[in-house]
Amino acid sequence: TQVQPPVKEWSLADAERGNYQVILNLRTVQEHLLAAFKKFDESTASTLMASVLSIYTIEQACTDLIAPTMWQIGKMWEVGTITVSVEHFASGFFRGLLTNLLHVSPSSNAGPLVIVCCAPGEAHELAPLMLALFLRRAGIRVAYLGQSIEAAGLLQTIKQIAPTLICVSLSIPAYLATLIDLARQIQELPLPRPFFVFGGQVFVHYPHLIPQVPGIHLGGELKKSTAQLQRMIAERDSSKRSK
Ligand code: B12
Repeated sequence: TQVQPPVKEWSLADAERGNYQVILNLRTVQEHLLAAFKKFDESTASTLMASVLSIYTIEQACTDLIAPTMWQIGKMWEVGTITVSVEHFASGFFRGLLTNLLHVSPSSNAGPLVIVCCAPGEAHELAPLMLALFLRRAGIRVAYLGQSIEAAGLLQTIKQIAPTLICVSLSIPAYLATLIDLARQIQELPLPRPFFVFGGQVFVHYPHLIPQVPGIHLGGELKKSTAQLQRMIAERDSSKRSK
């Protein structure tokens, strides 16, 4: 009978040596990523993410690793166990990774267009970047417009290119008024205007604010939101074709 080799404990030294012959547990990877970020060690962080992406899907890596790692960093930043420099380093690292993944994912020039961006004033862009990436990987045409969208410019763009959907992210309650203002201006556009979809941390912590925004709120896992958005696009597309 063959004796199974013992499962090797995965150490940071393995990752630093670029040893991929290990079993990747995302909780362990999160700890090692945090250790790498604390040392501003980009090369180990990149090795860790390359290993993860060779085993897990991009959606799993975002949902089960990147988001929880950033939430943990937020907690550590709040209680002062890491500096703001570490937080900036980590968010810059993931922003770069997600941007690269977005640009190497095959994109289409045809079909209904979805615009994804942050609310006016809003700088937290990892979640909308993930959403843009998930949508693109689901075969949807996406334009990602980044942090703090300028409302007047966005309205002009909507008139020019007639997107089917606008997805806006909000993390900071201070920008709720600007989000409501933008949503109202979009709802006042002549038909056919795009669906206005919004989400983000503000509505997780303060769900009573959801009815104040004239639009469709999506919460929960991004993978589920992506499927809901796909259905909305398909319905609008088929009703357009039947006219
Ligand atoms: C990284 C970070 C930053 C970075 C952002 C860099 C970047 N390029 O994105 C920088 C340094 C810019 C930053 C700045 C600030 N930040 Co900050 N930041 C964070 C941190 C640590 C992580 C954010 C993140 O990426 N999370 C991971 C993403 C993937 O998850 P998520 O945002 O929770 O989104 C999930 C859902 O809500 C959903 N979702 C989000 N948007 C949308 C949209 C749609 C359409 C859908 C369907 C779903 C969806 O998808 C995600 C997955 O489930 C958080 C801590 C935390 N708990 O998140 C603080 C945090 C959000 N920041 C905070 C604060 C206070 C600030 C500053 C005001 C600090 C300051 N004094 O300057 C500024 C504000 C800047 C601004 N104008 O917006 C507070 C907010 C508290 C509050 N309620 O007001 C937090 C919670 C930190 C804390 N614990 O105090 N920050």
